Amino acid sequence: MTMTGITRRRLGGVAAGAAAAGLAGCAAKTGPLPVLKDRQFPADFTWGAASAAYQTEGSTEADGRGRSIWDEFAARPGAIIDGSDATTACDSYRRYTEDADLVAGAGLKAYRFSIAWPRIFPDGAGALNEAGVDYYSRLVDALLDRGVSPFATLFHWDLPLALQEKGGWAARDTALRLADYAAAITARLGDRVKNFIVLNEAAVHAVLGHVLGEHAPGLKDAALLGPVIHHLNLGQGLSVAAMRAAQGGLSIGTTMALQPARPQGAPLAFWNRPAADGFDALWNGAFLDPLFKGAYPAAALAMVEPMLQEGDLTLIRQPVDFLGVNYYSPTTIRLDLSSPSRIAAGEPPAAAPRDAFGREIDPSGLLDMLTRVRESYGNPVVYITENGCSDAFSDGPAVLDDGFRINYLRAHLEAVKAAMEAGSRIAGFFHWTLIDNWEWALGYRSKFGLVAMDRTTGARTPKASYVWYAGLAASGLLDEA
Ligand code: IFM
Repeated sequence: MTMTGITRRRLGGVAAGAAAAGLAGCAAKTGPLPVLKDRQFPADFTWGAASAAYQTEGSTEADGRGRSIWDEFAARPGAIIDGSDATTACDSYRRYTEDADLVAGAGLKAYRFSIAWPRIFPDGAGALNEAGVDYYSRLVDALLDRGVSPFATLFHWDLPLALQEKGGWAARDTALRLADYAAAITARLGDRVKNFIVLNEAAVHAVLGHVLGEHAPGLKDAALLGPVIHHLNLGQGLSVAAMRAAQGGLSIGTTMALQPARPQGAPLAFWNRPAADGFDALWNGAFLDPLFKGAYPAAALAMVEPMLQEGDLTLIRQPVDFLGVNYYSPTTIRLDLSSPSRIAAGEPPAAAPRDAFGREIDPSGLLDMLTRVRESYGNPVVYITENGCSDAFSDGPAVLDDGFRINYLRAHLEAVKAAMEAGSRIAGFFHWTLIDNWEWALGYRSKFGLVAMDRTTGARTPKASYVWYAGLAASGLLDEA
């Protein structure tokens, strides 16, 4: 299957269009959301911020860390738009107490970070690196000391390079190694970390990393999609089982990048509907269905079938304590007869506001996905584990008076509240992200933080959105625009 025409930026829009429109950031649209009964979130709702190891830590050679696929990818000429790398990032490996202060300073009760697998197992497997564990142990203690609950993601795309050299996620063995790593982390940190997220956005890693070549490991081979999807799902199931066997009392979930796939020109252009459904099966269904129903959607089955072994679907269908939902945008899909997959990125409605990536801004897409999770997948507890928006792409300083970000967040939180009022069990919301960081192939050009960072000094400066979000976390009351 190829996905001609679909790139990250084109997943839902055209970046050039957004730039031409001169967007300061994310103009929020109040979509056709139901009228809210009230704007008060429950007192026990968890307000947090999210980050990822590779985007923030830096110190990529410190204390015995092994190389990851992102170290190798970022060094390829032209792979990263501004030619940067993540060797410093936010310097959080050394400045983690400042990060913890910022989280606590906003009154947030939770911080989602990821653990760099190559710090723990520099070769992907075998000998555990105590110095790597020690860093996360100190980070966890710093958070707990400040009354912040750690939510630790195990795999946020930084696979040990040594495992990629053995086939990466196309190889079944990688799923087993993830489970070993998950068990080791549980044994070392499970006394203090109670909330774990196994995978972050497996669909993004599978498609952008293995089909489009825009993310590490930088492969462009559509034939890898089935194996990679299945082994990520299998690794997740094996990890949940291994973690439960290692320790009771944990809250274990996994995070997906959920996006409604809308046919371009609907409802008139009915011919785009099958392409949108095909994309949906691949992007959403291929991860939701095995986890909650123990089966792949029909449209994804042929891709994964050669890898399926007896018992796999039972292993993947592990009960989870929550589903993490990351949402930024819906995507528009059209039929493309010139592509073997028949799927191509379409154009959102012309009037739709766009984010810096050129993606449509529409909180109703979040409500759609939360409704679907409630109605079709047994209404699991959900955390919104990422939502936020970038400044317009720029090499310059961040926008500190970021009203556009506040508007974006407010509109998406209205969608969250609407879903809760309809019966969704949403337990918390994590803003992506705490501090402007290294945004993968976009380098430092994209800034999602509540806090700006001076790349020369590493100094952190809270933005207007930080103050607004702190106020929301304190009261739970969502203000009006
Ligand atoms: O920065 C990323 C993150 O790593 C995964 N979810 C989307 C974010 C913004 O693009």
